[in-house]
Amino acid sequence: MTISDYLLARKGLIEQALEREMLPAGGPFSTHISAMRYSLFAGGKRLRPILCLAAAEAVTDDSTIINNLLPIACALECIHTYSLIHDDLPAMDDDDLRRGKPTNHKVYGEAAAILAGDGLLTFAFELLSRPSTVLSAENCMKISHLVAGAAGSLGMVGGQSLDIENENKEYRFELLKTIHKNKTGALITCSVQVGAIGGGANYQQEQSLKSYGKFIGLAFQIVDDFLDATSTTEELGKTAGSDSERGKATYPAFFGIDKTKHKAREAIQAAKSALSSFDHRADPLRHLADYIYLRTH
Ligand code: GRG
Repeated sequence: MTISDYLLARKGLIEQALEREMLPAGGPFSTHISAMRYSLFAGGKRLRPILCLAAAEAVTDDSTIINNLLPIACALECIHTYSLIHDDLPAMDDDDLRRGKPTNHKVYGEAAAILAGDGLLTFAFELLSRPSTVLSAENCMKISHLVAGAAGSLGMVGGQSLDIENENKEYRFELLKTIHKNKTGALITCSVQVGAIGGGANYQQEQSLKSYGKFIGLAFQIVDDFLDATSTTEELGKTAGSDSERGKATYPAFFGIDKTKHKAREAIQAAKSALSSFDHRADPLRHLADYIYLRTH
């Protein structure tokens, strides 16, 4: 199976699960649910849930376990989608386009967009805390705890806060690394780690997969900076060049385009090295690392 076939198949599985799990629009909360569904089904790459399932696959080939992890995978996508809705708000990045469509607040208004984000974040924890037939209560708690940490003030929210606080300021590379590691890296790393736990990884496997997650999280953000600087709005499905317009420090701003590409390649290589003790079952993760480097949007 090629990586494109794998991504397509996994995306299909996740879309079906999201459709199954997410509330149907209708009833007294119809507008709110429609706003959540609008962004959730706007055509994301589903990278975080795919990483979660691929990490589980690296340690087990039991398809029942993989299928039972779908609510966790969906929860990661709900949190990611909430972060994009809030990131696009006028008070934050003030963007009109996301996933090739008008942003949530452009369609539903600011108040409804804030609530759609709140609803998705809360729904994620409803999914994560659902009693499971394959996960022990201890692993369920561990996964919820890790996701809360990665999404919260010492993770994605903290990274976003630092990012906004430092717009239009000159800052050191160390701060850029902290922003990237938290704003984008934390949820990506966590997606891999919780997939590993859900798949039944032992301590050593979990640590290696976590390390893989850290390097692809870094590579993902470097490539994102690169694409923002070199692609068109049509190619990205979101406003291109917005980083420099908003006075954000990025890898290309620090290093130029060529060195930025080199740094992304280095991170991909390090991610693959972290998988050296895994057999062919980690091949999807290896291909995903390449995909993150080669992606165009
Ligand atoms: C509002 C708490 C809060 C956090 C926002 C994720 C984020 C933090 C901001 C998004 C800004 C941004 C463009 C970050 C770069 C990396 C990133 C998360 C890109 C979007 O993720 P993809 O490419 O998106 O996986 P799709 O649409 O494919 O799901």
